[in-house]
Amino acid sequence: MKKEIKLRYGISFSCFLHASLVCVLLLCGARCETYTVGDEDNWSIGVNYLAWSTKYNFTVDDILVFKYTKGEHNVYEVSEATFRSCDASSGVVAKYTTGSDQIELKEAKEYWFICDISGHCLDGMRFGVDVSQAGAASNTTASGTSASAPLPFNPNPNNASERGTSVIYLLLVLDLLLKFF
Ligand SMILES: [Cu+2]
Repeated sequence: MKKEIKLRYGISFSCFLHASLVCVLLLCGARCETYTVGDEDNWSIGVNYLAWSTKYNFTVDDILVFKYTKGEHNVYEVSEATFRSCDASSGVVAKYTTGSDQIELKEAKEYWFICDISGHCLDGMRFGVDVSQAGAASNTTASGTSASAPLPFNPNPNNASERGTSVIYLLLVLDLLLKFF
């Protein structure tokens, strides 16, 4: 009987934790930006993506959405050399083909994207984005520190993202502990 009560309590507490986790993750919605590549032109031939990519300052955790008719185009994340050569026989990091590809920019680094349908890359379906650490001043990637690993520590104590991350970790630890008791 006691065990049953404990079990029920455990399950409801677990639900509460998961609900909290979802809430915390939703807070990201106010902070992380989602960009549709090409804006209203989407991912297609005849758009200047190099110009598009300079319109925004991309930061870690932002999301790029590539919208296109499945089969007509695709999205390859590639090396800078492959971006320049448009030759995807090497230097491919990831391939996306769904027609609504969401790519999270998880690291502070340069990302390069091309379309690998014949001729499309050379016709302009390619661009790079320079993703900076959230909260960092934009266009400062020329400094020597950009080559090092991204700093996990955010010096601003009032930064919502750091607090959010701490709460997520706390909830995950609580959730794990719960599974053992
Ligand atoms: Cu294409």
